[in-house]
Amino acid sequence: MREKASDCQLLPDSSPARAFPKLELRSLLLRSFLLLLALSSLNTEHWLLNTSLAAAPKRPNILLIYADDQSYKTVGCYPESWPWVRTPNIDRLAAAGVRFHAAYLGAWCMPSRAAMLTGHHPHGVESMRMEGKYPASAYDPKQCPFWPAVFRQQGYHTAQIGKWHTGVDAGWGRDWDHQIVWNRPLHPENAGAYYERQIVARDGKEEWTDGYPADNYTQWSEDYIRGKTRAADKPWFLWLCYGSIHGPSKPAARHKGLYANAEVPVPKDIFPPRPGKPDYLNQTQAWAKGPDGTPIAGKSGETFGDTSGKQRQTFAGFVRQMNECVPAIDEGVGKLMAALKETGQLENTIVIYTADQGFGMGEHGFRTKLGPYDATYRSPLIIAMPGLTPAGKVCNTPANAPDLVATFAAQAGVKLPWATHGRDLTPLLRNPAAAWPHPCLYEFTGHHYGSSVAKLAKEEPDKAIYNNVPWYSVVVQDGWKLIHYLKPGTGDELYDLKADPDELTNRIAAPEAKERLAKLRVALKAELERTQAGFAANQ
Ligand SMILES: [Ca+2]
Repeated sequence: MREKASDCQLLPDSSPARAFPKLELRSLLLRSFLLLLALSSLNTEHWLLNTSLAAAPKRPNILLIYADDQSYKTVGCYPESWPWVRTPNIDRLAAAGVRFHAAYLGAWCMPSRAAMLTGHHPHGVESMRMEGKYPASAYDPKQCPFWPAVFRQQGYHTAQIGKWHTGVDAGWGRDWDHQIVWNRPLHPENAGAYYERQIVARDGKEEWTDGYPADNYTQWSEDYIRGKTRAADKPWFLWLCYGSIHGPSKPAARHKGLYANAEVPVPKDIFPPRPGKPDYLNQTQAWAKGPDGTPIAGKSGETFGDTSGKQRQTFAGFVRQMNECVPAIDEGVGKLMAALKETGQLENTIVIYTADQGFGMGEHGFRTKLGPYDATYRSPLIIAMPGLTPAGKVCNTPANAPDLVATFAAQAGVKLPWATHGRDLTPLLRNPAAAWPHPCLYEFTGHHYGSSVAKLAKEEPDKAIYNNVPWYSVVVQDGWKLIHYLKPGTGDELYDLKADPDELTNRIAAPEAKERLAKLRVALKAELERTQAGFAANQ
């Protein structure tokens, strides 16, 4: 080190810089020189910009916007949407990032949320259970920890706003620094109030809240983004859970009648027979022929939505009504994006738009979720962040909920103390056309979770059915889908999603698809083993 003695000769011994180690002194001098250079050639604004670029990358904020029961067909940037659907703000997000053709996050509200909170498929969510009056439910946070708590421990500020449907314990103070939650499991008496007065707990304190809930959730989220309800010095994660467009699907007053005259084509297989498809679809049939042959709701005159309760809803009316609930969310997306931009956070926030699951709107006779088909299960998924995602690209590789969790952890630099079932999607976010050798697994296990899934599948497989839909495990890969039912005798299904996106022709017995089927069976078995499902695909 003798040759560096000259460093110290530049300053007298009495200088405070004596206290600096030699390398720091050198760095200080260099920085002073660069500062003078910069000030002489740049204005202040550019200098600040250069400083921030030179700094270590900031950990991104994560804004997860999660709608309810929303088919991709209600989102305008999806080519399968009805041509009159208008979602300009969500479309703008897609134009700024990557739109996934398909996401398979969960079969219904509770398992989708359980998977999103743990990074596990339902068969790996130990202790989660339905208990008490629906939707009351419970779990043991020690057996079933939620990852936002880990984000908190590792420097993130976390928040959840809106609908909750995963145990009566909504995790405030453990998983969430800030929470304004409509806790349905805790208040079954208020659990149907999707569009009415809600009991919400604001940071643990309950209160009645008036107003249109989707608008409330947007406002509370905007407050959070703008810094009113969060720590200013931490990266943040906000899970915004809209209850829209879940039934009874009441549009905001300002949107009612928006699509009154919209033309609604009837899906090809809204009525049986459906040759080659499983018989249970006759039990889930939710549409009947009206006097003029057009579909009307239900086999026995059910009503839904904003009706007097006396008239049976038409299919077209149902589709219009569901769609009229979307603009409130779309406006919310616009407000939140504006808030990000105005507060200078747009460049450093990963924005995700998705829904807990899709919703059958006449396809295969459904007027609900639960089914294994794209129409019933598949969610919209858009992910955007400048510098991470290219603009306006489509990714044809499907994603599941554990994949999203693995991606969030990777992007945030947070190490989870347990292995998720997911795969970090970052390579696809950077290049949506990147090769992806992995199959996408998704499943339906009724109201069972954790090891109770394997127990029932092995010991009482005939009971592997819920709301008339048999349990299933599905893999999607290279544009093909294999549906394997865990209830014996149901009959499996195979679809070529590129040639037959409506899943009308079951090719399970097609000789030309034999190799494909064999490959998908191997993939399904491997995925179940990799995720320690405890049950095999050939039950
Ligand atoms: Ca749902």
